[in-house]
Amino acid sequence: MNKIYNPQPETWSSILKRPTQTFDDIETTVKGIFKEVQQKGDQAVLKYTSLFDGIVLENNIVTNEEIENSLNLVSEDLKEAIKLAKSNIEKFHTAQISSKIEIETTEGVICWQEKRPIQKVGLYIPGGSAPLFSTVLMLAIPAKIAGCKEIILCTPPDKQGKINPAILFAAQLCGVTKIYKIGGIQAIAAMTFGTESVDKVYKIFGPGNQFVTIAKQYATQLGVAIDMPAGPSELLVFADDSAVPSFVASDLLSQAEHGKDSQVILVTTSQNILNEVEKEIYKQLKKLPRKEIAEIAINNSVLIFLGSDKNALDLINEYSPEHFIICSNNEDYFINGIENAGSIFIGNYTPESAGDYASGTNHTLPTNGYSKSYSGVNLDSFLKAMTFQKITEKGISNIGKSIEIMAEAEGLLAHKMAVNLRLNKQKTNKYQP
Ligand code: HSO
Ligand code: ZN
Repeated sequence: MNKIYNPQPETWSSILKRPTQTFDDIETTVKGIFKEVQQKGDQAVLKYTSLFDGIVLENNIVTNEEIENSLNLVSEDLKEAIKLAKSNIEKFHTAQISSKIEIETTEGVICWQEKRPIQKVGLYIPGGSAPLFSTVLMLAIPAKIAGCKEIILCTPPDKQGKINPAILFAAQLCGVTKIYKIGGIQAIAAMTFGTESVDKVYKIFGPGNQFVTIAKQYATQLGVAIDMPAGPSELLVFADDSAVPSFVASDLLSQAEHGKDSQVILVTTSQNILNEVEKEIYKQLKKLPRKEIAEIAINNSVLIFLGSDKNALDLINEYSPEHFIICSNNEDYFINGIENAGSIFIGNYTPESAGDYASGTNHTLPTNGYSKSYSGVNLDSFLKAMTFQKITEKGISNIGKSIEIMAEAEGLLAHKMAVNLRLNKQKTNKYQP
């Protein structure tokens, strides 16, 4: 692991640099597949499923029978655990419901804002070495609470053409309306254009590999919204002498095991913590089934010693982590001072895993420094805020003159006329410049 002592602020950005990726050739592949899916629909989707997932399917849809059968394959323990997580995620996201905001801005001018669900949303759940059924909960639960009418889910099939039973269990538990065995670029293309079997959606959510990420970005050029730009997962832990080294090491490893490109960083004001955490990491790493993956991520990660909480906080805000754990005697300083982070975990008994699965917060979060400007997925991600206004005769007479003056100053006389005719209604109903 790289250990860095008291780096000067000028060097922070290079120390904290995320690995850059080149996308040129991926983009060409993405565009090619999108074009084919647009033109040939399901036929193209099935072709790419056989090419990339190694299974020839007759159709993409997961049948009710398949869902029923898979439910028996999920243990009762896991079902109960998923239900507890669902209940907490539901509570936290239901609490995010906001009420209609209505105000009379000037006498006779009433403006209000109401939120309405995005009618059709598409959830993408990656397959691969760790099928993340927890992400189904994080996306489908707020979609359902928001009132989205169609909640479709795409996830790649395995070599036998099957979907992980826990993904199917979570999907049916949370009210997903249709499930498709489609992965990768072809899934994003299918949800963007629609095919014979897949409905076109208005917004696509969910994590994925580089191909999926680029495909989602391309979808935005074609008029479909996405949750956020995604990148490899990240965790930054701030720990001082109040931290427990084995806990901190386990948190760092829990992110490192996601992927070789995961980013984990320890920032500390304690020399002792730095050394102890490093020792613990190697001790715990040995026991992990995914140690090959975690080790690569760990080897790329950094342990940073800084002389003061202030320097530490400045560096953390510059890095803008996806997840930020605070284990400090001075925790309020970090809580109040953190400006850029996707989700924040406070104290020795708050592992990131809690937020990944079951405490109630969402785990779909901005990576790659996007926590400077993006929120993680929340109830509002599935809603649009719409504004309404109703103006009385008295109201337009109160603000009409100002509108006329502004419209004229912009040279937009039709705008002025729209007000003027109304102001003069009682008189002649003629435009009076
Ligand atoms: N830490 C991941 C989410 C996840 N962890 C799912 C376990 N399962 C998001 O950054
Ligand atoms: Zn995780």
